[in-house]
Amino acid sequence: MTERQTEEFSFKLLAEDGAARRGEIATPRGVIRTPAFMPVGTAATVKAMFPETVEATGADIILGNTYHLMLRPGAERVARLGGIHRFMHWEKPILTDSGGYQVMSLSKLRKITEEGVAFQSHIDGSKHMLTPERAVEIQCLLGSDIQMVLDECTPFPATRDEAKHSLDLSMRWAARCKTAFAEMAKPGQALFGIVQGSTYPDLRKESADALVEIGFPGYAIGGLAVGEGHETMVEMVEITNQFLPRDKPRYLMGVGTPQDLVAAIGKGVDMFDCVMPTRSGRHGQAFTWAGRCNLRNSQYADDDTPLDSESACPAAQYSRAYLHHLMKSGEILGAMLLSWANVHFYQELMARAREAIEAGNFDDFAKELGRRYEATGP
Ligand code: PRF
Repeated sequence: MTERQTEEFSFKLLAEDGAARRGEIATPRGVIRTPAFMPVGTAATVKAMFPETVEATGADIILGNTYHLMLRPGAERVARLGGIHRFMHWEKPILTDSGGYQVMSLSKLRKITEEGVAFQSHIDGSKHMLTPERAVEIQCLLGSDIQMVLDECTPFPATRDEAKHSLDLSMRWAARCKTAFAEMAKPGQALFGIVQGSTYPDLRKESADALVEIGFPGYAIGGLAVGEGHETMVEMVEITNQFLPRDKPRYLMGVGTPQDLVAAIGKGVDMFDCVMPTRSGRHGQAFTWAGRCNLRNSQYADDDTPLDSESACPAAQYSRAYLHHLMKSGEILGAMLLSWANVHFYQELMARAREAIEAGNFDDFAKELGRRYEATGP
């Protein structure tokens, strides 16, 4: 890996194959090779994994959540303790989501106004207010390297009017976030805009145009993987990317399965995050180069073969029979090994995608991955 020393945030395209892109994001905390998958470390931990292990899987960056960290342990406390990197022993880049999406999916009572979103904590019912300015302030207190604007993830399905109303609010919030960021952020930190617009192509364009007008060093595609299905999601990604600048990174939020990732890379996406490898792992679901398998299934009780003979991950060398036993017994090690093997698989998937783009055979790679996964589900 090339370690470019930099004080600034920058993105460089290294190769293109069709719409697929291979690039590098440089930050003061290190280089992010793209396409990149960011393991989710919601509460300052990638669940059931040591930070050293996450790093050893090949992850250049992880994701943290404003919503969870502001409630517990609190952004001001993290700042007093030296920032999120020091707090959790992860020195590489961290991207933080802004909280809007998590408020909507997790908190009990919440009310959106022009000012922001008022909500009650899902932990203790305490009352909070997240405004665009506070979302940026929290992300600055945490010390995150890539911050996200506060947005409303438009629920699906939405009428055109609902989607338009929601995206207009998100665009006004995006502008307020940029102003707050200019006042509070340190050099080298970046703030990304988030495109909304539900499944309406003209609204996706409107949202992308509005964000480009405000101007961000990177753009996320939000409001997808919310029930619209794989085909529509890929179509919306393709449409949205047409309106985003070629020389800035594009991040598809909360996606997805190996096939979702490969399809989106094929449409020009550079970054992803998803709980899938860790959450599925804790529930016994493994992603391997031979497809998916659920280790709780009794068919593995006497299976002495390694979880994934094609994977270089130490966790994937344990036998399917042993992993089956751990999962059936509710042993913590089962969740740990499967989270590790899955995060490693996702990183290998990105590494192979990057190689395929460089070699100019990304289409073949995508087809082969599809073949491997078609028998076992996405
Ligand atoms: N907005 C934000 N975070 C997100 C999303 C979004 O639309 C999604 C959509 N799947 C995941 N995470 N801020």
